[in-house]
Amino acid sequence: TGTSVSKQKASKQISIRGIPMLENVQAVKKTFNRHLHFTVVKDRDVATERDYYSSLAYTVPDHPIGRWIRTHQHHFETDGKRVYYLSMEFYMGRTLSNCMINLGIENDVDEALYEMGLNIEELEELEMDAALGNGGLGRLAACFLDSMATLGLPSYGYGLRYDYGIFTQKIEDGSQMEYPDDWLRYGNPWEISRPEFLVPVQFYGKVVEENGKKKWIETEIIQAMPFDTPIPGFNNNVVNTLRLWSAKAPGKFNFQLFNAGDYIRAVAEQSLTENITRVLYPNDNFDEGKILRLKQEYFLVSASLQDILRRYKHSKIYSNTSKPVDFTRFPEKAAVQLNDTHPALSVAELMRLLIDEEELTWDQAFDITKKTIAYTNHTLLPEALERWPIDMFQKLLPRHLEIITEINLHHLDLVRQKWPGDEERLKRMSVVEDEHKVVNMGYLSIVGSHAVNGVAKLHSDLLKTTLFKDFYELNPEKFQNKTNGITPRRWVLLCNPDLSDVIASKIGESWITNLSQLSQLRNYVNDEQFVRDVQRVKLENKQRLVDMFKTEYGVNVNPTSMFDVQIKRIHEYKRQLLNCLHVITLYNRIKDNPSKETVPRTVIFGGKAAPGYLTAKLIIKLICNVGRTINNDPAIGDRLKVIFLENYRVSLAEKIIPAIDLSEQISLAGLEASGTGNMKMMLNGALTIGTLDGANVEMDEEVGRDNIFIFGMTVEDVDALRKKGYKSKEFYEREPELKRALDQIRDGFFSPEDPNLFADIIKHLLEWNDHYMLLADYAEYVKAQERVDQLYKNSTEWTKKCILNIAASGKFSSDRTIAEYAKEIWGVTPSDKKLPSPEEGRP
Ligand code: T68
Repeated sequence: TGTSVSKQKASKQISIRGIPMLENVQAVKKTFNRHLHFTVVKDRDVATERDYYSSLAYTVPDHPIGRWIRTHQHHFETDGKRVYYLSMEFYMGRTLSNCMINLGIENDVDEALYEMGLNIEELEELEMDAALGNGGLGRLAACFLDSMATLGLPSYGYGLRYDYGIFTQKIEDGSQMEYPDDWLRYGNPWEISRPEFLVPVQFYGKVVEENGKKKWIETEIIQAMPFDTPIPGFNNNVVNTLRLWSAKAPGKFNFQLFNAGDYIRAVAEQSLTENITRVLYPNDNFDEGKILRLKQEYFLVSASLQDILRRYKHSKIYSNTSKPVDFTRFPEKAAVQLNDTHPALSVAELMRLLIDEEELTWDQAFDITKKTIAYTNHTLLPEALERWPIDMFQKLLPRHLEIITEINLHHLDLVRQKWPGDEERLKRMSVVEDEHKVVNMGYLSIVGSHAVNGVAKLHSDLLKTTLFKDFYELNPEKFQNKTNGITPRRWVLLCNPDLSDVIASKIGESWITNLSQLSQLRNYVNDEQFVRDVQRVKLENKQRLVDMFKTEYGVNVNPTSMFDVQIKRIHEYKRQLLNCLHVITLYNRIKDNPSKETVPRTVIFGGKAAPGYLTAKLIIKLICNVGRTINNDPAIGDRLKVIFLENYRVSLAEKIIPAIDLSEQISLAGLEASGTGNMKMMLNGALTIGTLDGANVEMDEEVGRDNIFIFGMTVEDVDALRKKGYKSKEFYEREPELKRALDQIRDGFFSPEDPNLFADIIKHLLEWNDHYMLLADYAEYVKAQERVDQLYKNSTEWTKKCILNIAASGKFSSDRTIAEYAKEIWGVTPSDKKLPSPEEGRP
């Protein structure tokens, strides 16, 4: 074996990924050419860039497949408890480079392509994001898959294979436009369909009783077709599975239609049933309550639980025996985690399968269900909590409504036993809300599970004292906290290879799977060379963005200006408007005092607004218009620039996050359950300006108040101000700079062509009393921003604090989060053991 290092200078290889091995490089070239010929069916004379991407994207999966099969054999043989993560969203982003990194073949592939005269980075850009998620909740599920595989847990993600993911956002004339995300257009080389595991899912119909047994009959059947994607762990030869269901017309079922004579119409109408998995609902922290969404949720739940029960019945103890299947031991072999209430129907469906299909008693079934299921809550916002109308249930899922009603009767009996005569409490705690004729899916999830968790300390405490107070008093032992985390593989190793190299040069590589090791970097804050290296990497990352801003947006940005970034879904509670008010204030200050020295800033926003959320769309328009005014004002020069990034998504986050100086986490305290972008930016050496909300509280604890810019009201302050009677107009009258900014928005300063354009924004903030209390936090926010400016002037002191932030970010690895779920909820044990690699032969 020799090495091929001759051309390293021109390719992007980094030392942390090892030296390319000649024989591996040759093998990659051979496989690549084979796929170009046999899979893509082109020769090099006519092949396009996309053909090369396709060949590469078929070459790389060859590597995990042996490990994938072996992982399943291993799980079957060891027959440990399996973990099932049920989620309506998996926001995976791109797969190619993640797969290469986790398998350790990045430098080999890079070298092979270089030797073939191809640019790997350009090819990587052709991959479409798998954008089957809205924001934090969906991306969390994706990070968890990476950590579960890396920790060697026998685990499966279960979700839906939407034909269309989150819409593509275009900004036209400063307004958001939505376009369909046709992500499967060029095929998906990362998935394999499994028609042999097709399962039927029933809808509608009615319930009858026969010999004391309930039967759900005359249902419509839709088939669920599974598509599997491999999930490689980092460097451990484990490859787990993400199984996504796609709706498939029933074919052999419902064929009475065909006998009716209208064969053509019957076949044509089959495509309508496939609408179930057509498109992801584009709402973050909001429940639309549409019947198609309820169908999607049941489709996921029913297909997944049938699959999970089938796997149990075929597990090792029952293979080659006629032993009857003992479902009372099912909770020893399966843990089902509900990602919010979206798969909450699992409670009723598991009961139905155990009672109606497997003929268990009610008490047995309920005991099994509770031991198997656990529920994660992601929000306190009332408009996001799912409450489905009873008549929708009655029509679509009559048997499940019966089961839920009975679960509720048993549950209310327990409440009565604990609090005799407390009729108010009984009413408050009913899973079926009689007054509004709805089923409360949060309550159903709590009653049907053994563990309930929030996603950051503060959020978990608020669940116990506010939203689920009564339920906490009934079952305090159920309530837990699991502070969110992010995978360091994608969110630093992949997206920021140069920073990873600089870190590795000081503390080695064990931090990649043991992120708390980063605390060793504290020893190097006074190492001048290290500080310069961290500074250099950040500047290079920023320079790459500056080039993009020029070509994509036509804006000249100063790479040494402070990159002040707020990237997340557009939502009033996240308060992008507060940031915008600060930008206007900075602008007015420069205009008033043009010769005063200022700290140059580039303020960057990115994020999608739900298509039906008009206020959020107006906020985008305002940001774009403020940017237009400022960026084109010659008196401003490069001292202040405002950019609204188009189509913010996972792959764009990977480019922006390594270049951020200042991370904006400014939600009204108590409303952001955790946040995860905050953690990604901290890990990549940004400083945070934020409120004491969500996981910011724990970031503050980890890094210390000297190294983070905390401002604004606490949850207690917000409470007190609401009790006292908040009047936003008082703040408007009291703060001259705030008044001026709002007056400018109101009077059309940023929209001369339509002076009334932003009237609704002003209404929200003044007439309708500013529900998210921006005006109350404005003054402290501006003061905190002045402290940010002061520090930025001293670039060494700034960078030292960046290093302390990186060093303190170890807690926020999703490996830590998953290890906690494993021990405290699922009852399984993480392992850092490697499976044997395929070359080593069977174990
Ligand atoms: C987010 N929630 C939380 N919801 O807002 C965020 N909602 O604080 C937290 O860090 C993150 O979850 C992970 O725990 C969401 O992203 C949704 O996207 C969503 C989707 C459908 C319906 C309602």
